[in-house]
Amino acid sequence: MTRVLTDEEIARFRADGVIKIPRAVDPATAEQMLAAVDRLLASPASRGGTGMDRHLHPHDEEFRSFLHTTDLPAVAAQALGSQAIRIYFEQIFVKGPEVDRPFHWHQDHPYWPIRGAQVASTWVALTSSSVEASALEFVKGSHLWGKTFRPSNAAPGEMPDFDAMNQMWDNFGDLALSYTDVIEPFEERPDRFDIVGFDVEPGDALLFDYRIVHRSRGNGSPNRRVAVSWRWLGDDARWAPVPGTDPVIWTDDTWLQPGDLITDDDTFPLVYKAV
Ligand SMILES: O=C(O)CCC(=O)C(=O)O
Repeated sequence: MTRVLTDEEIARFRADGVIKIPRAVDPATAEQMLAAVDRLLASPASRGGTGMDRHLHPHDEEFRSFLHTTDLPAVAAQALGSQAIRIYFEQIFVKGPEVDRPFHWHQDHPYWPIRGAQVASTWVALTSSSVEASALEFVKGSHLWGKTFRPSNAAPGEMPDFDAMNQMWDNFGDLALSYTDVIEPFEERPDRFDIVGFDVEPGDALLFDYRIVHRSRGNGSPNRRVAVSWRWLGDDARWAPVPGTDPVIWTDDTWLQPGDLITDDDTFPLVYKAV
């Protein structure tokens, strides 16, 4: 492990729910990752880098290699205070130039059949991007609010299209309706909410708790924005398959029973263990 977080970075991750790790991935590897993304985007099965190109390591040797050739899992372990790290899935997010497709404020937590406090993502930028051109923004400290906000495909204040959500995957709209707290336009209340965004260069990583509220704006810039999110599970992560959560790994894929600590090495490979 060559990239080690400082005590200050760890404390900030735990208090704010997010940190930027400049050059978490070296330039040559970031270039290799970008080429791997382009290879996937060119395949007939690609969903266009919308976030639905995901769970790559089981089928893609190159993405499997990134789990072992980067420091990302070790850094996640340090930030989460976890002895071990497992991969849940990885996910490609591409926004072409002049593409007005914001990801509205959301938490990842309600989307996933996973519970626990030691769960985080590293979003690795593979192109340069500014916050105005869709690099991520976060509501600082929101991972500690003890709130789960309703997942929504609409802007804050607008009604979600629950039918469209049910078509995205089974019961997703119904799951969303089961949550009563709704996302607000947090950016309009700087007196109450502390919003932080990060401009990024290729290889920079944003490490964030899966409960933190985050978003990306549309990309009005003339440049493409490409990132990959790796989703990490720490020691206390438990299997919690509720209908409507992301089916990318579902009950048929694992022998785990609801409430079990995630210990299934085949479906959730171990990618880091403290020595
Ligand atoms: O890249 C984006 O625009 C969204 C990424 C995101 O929400 C995530 O990685 O959880």
